[in-house]
Amino acid sequence: MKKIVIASLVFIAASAGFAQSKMGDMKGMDIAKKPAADAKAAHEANGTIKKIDTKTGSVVISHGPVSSLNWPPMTMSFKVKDKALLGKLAVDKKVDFGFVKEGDDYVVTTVK
Ligand SMILES: [Cu+2]
Repeated sequence: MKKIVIASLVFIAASAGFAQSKMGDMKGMDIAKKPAADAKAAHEANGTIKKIDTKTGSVVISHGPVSSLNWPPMTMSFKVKDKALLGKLAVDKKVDFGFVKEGDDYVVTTVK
């Protein structure tokens, strides 16, 4: 009986060790995957259109806080994914918009 108990304990300890190393692996995977996930992540904000440049397809927006990026409210320039989006915009218009990071640019992909 005693032998069985000890064997069980050894098995449990081994399983726990295995589970822990597995979790360690998964954590490593999460860290490795994070940059790619962030690069594709879409962010949402609301703001007021300050300036529209139809030539470069960019727009200056005074936007509210962006929690997914830890951004405070600020005024900054965004590119637009599709110049057709500019048709939905007007200076002083308040918008809810979605954007992604592409290289060094923040690119507006949706406007509501
Ligand atoms: Cu900003």
